[in-house]
Amino acid sequence: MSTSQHNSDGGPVVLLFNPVSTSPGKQRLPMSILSIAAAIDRDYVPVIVDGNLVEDPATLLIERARATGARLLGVTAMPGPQLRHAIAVCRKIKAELPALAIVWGGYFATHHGQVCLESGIVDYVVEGQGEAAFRKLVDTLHYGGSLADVPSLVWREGATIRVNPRAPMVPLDNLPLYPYHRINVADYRGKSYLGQAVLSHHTSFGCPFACSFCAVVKLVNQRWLAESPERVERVTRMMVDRFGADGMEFHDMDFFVSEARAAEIAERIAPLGINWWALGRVDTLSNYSDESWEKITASGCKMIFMGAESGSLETLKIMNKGGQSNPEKTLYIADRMKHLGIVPEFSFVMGNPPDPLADIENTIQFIRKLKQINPAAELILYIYTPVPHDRSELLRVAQEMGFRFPQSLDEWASPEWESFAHRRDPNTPFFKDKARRRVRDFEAVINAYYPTVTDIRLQGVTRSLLKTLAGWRYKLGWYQWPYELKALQRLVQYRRPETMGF
Ligand code: B12
Repeated sequence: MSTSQHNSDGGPVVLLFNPVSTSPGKQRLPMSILSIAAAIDRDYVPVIVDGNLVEDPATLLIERARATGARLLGVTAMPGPQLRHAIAVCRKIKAELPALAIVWGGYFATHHGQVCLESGIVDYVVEGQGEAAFRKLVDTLHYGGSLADVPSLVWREGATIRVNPRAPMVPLDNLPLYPYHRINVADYRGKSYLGQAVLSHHTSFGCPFACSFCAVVKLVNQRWLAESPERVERVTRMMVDRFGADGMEFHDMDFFVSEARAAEIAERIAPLGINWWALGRVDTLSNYSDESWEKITASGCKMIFMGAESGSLETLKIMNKGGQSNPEKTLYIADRMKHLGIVPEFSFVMGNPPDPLADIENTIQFIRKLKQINPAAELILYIYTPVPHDRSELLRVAQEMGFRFPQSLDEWASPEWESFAHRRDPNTPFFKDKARRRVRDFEAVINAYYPTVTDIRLQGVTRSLLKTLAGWRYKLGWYQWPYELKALQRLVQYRRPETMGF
């Protein structure tokens, strides 16, 4: 690699880093980093380092920075283990190369920009949709200009931390395709229920709703921008023809907002013969016509993830779930999907304040009803974990009860807050251990009684053993101390999508 600031294939090098986000062998395409790489790829040379693939990314990035004279390192981070890794790696790099500008973006940085800058290891934060703002920042740092003119930027002016107004959001079809030539796509092909070579894409950005528990709201402020069906077909075709995909995960926050778009995408990708998975809302999908469902099932849609959130209409209202959400629709869509041959995955947010235990009992009863209707339905049981939000009743009550976000990056990196990010054991002031145990015990019993159909490692005998062992507990509603089930689940490494990712 050249030692000059300019790289032989055109333009200055910009380093980009995706910290460890999953367990080895389960890595997903680093779409956050690819999207900002796309914005600079014509005039700069983005060098992408993925912590999921290399042993010691800090040393590698330091070497690359020295060899290329790169001035800037862009880093993405979601709360949890990825954040802890981002902090450790950036701290090491900052100590070695104080002049290398470190820019963070993505969910965590958007929510906690000030904390990032006060850490002394992050120089800039880009909030929200990143492409246009990142491009402007990279140009400004290389060729001059005022930081006050870089939209969506959080930066330091002397002792003051400034937050610039957000950039207008850019329609996705106006953005360049991800520069897949900057990575080895084969490293990201995974095996799952969908296929032997599963890849991913993000066909839209944002969500029009403002649910009180959701991290997406502050990122996009209720906007939803979608790729056209033509573009989705183009990318999916490339995944299949060029990169050998036989399955696709569409990781959009809400793939199904527009029925016409979803149906047209289905029609267009049907000839590719792949299986696919995406996320949607119960109320939107309940209104889909038979004609659209025919196209969607014929195109290989095998699973749809939906936030059911609660079995109580009252709680859905407090959650500001919006639209026409109600628990009856969840039961309806569970039944509909059974007949369509699509596995529904339902996530629930349990233990909501002010009375977490009552909330949990209510949702447990609802889930039992749901499983009776569609035993193949997958469950993801989260515990309410506050996120920064301007209009959240849940956050307000949580704060009244003593909740506060960490005030430093080091605090965020502690085991307690990492566990908070996994939304299983958040250790919030309103959430007592008794409630946590109730959720986990119920989860162990119901998952054993209805073992997931999508875990490709769970074979017939283990499946029946789990079901038999859990039978008496489930029938009697006796969930306490299910040690025998937890031990067996550990032994067969029961897949927990809520901590491992899908
Ligand atoms: C793919 C994904 C994963 C992958 C890993 C992705 C990776 N980077 O390797 C897997 C499945 C492993 C995963 C795991 C987890 N995830 Co995850 N994940 C997602 C998902 C579905 C898509 C993210 C994505 O790629 N989007 C596409 C890109 C283009 O969008 P983007 O990331 O927002 O990036 C844009 C901007 O944010 C910004 N940007 C992003 N990074 C950067 C960096 C710079 C320098 C700049 C300038 C800009 C910038 O610009 C980009 C383009 O506009 C999101 C939900 C969603 N749909 O967004 C959840 C999400 C980010 N995950 C989340 C969580 C909680 C987790 C887990 C902790 C648990 C879980 N599964 O729920 C685990 C643990 C991860 C860990 N080890 O730390 C939460 C975060 C919540 C929060 N409070 O912030 C989300 C929002 C899901 C949700 N709805 O709650 N995840």
